[in-house]
Amino acid sequence: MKNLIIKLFVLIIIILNCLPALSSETKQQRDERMQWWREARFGMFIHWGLYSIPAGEWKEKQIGGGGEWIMESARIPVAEYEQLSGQFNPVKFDADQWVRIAKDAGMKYIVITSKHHEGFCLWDSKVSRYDITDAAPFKRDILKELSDACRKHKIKLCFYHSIMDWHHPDAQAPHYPTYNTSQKKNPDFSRYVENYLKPQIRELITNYSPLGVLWFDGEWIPEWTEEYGRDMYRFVRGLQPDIIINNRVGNGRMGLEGMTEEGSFAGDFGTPEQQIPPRGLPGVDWESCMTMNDTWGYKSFDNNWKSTQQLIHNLVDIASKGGNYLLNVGPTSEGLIPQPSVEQLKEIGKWMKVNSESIYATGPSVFKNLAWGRCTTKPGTLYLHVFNWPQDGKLQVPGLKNTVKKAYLLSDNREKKLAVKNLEDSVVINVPAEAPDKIDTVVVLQIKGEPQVVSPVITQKADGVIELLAKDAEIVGLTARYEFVDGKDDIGYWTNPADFVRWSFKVNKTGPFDALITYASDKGTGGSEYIIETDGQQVTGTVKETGSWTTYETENIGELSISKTGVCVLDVKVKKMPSWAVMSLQSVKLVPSEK
Ligand code: FHN
Repeated sequence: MKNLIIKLFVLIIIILNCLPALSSETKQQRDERMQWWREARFGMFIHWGLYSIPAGEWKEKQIGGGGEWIMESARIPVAEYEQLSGQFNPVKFDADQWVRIAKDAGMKYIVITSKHHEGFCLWDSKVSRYDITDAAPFKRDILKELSDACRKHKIKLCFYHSIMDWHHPDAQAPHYPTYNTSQKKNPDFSRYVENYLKPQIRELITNYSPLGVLWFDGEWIPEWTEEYGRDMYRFVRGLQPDIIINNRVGNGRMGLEGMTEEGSFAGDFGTPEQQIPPRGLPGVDWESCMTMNDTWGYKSFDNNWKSTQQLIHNLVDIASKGGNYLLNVGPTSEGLIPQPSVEQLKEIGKWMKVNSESIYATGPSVFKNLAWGRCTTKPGTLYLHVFNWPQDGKLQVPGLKNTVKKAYLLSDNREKKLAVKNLEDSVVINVPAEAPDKIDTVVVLQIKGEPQVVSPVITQKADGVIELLAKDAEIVGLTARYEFVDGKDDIGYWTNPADFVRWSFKVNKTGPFDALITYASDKGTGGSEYIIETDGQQVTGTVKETGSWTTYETENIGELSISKTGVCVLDVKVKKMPSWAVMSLQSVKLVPSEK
């Protein structure tokens, strides 16, 4: 009887724990839960673990790939890799300084690797001795210090936690890592989940709560089933109902997908990695996680740093598509964020000090493509991010129909109004001759009513030519996107052969046309075969290398006939992509054929 009462009591506790996540959440509840994250727009990712000690080198050899993958990439057996924990003594670690670096850059949250794939834990885990206090000389709870600093500076603390674990004996499945065969004695993944992974998650949530996000990863291993994913989602929300969980809680969910239905096991937001979805992910919350160089974990010899301009443009590009930017730093084994990262973050911070209003809590752009930059929005306000300053001092906002109440530079006194003219199919703003900020000057437009934008209609010229430019194209797919920066004015990043480009235009003079295509193709990327189709006909072409991504060449690839007047559609599609990219497509021109 006593036993039965205890069992019943345990069951009630379990059910109560699961209730918040099981009962379906209303849209309003979900919006409330997601609000801080949607407004934040910018966070810091921190990859830190034992891998910062070898820093990309093993037995005097530089190892390729991410620094945090060195255990796998250099085929280091568990027993040998483990020894690194005895050397992990990051005496220069200063949680307060890290948090200040993030805060001064304008970041609102920090996601740190509580445990990466290597299995080493940055806190004193009660279910592991492979952690900072039991296995390393450092003996300080890194997560606790970060949690205190985050609370002090009002930054949300979030944890990245790897499901895949290269160290735990019960997680040593036969398919990885191949060099650790001797360790694979009766691995039992469900025992790993119940007795190790879940207790660790419980520790992280109860000891350091409230957490902002639990960011899972390493979910692609075949043992991690959909059922585990659903169960973990419920478990985590049961422990902290308002927590946010990324999509990688679900098996193989890494990448673009996010939660579209309430309570889905695919988590609360999508996580495109090292990429910005060209059109955002409409209807889904998402966050692009990206590195500043080419590694997540510290590598002493990776100096391929992105420019400040690139990082600011990424932040703005992501915000203009409705996403968040999670920008990574990989601290050294001494506990320092690498100096180039610190410098870059300082520069971003300077820009944010002036312009953060155009980033935080903004909505996506209302324009399809803007030749000079990007747009973010708030009710009644458009923030025009000008990456390429107009040489004639006139900023054209194509297709905007609203009356502009006021226009000014965000970096200026708000009463210093800019002159604005409403033309029939655009708004023109008079701006200073020189760009106040060469990277991105923000022009604020206060408009009357909801934004009304009409897509400019492409019309045939008087001489019969139809000019289809990259900036006017509709790009359908996952990777291809319009780029107008650093000498580029084209549809680039076209690495997915299923992506295609479409133009709609008005024809008033029918007949045969020569199809002229202008594109660039870097060394080693030639050979893609493409089709141009319109009005039920096709011509095909093969991309020739032009030498660089900004060396454009024009080719006449054949004749196409248009038989009807009115709106017509032309598509450029890929037939074959032998290298990693299709081409950078600048334009297609239909020129009436001479007979
Ligand atoms: O394998 C990891 C990688 O090391 C890094 O942590 C990234 C960050 O999103 N995630 C995994 C690959 O998707």
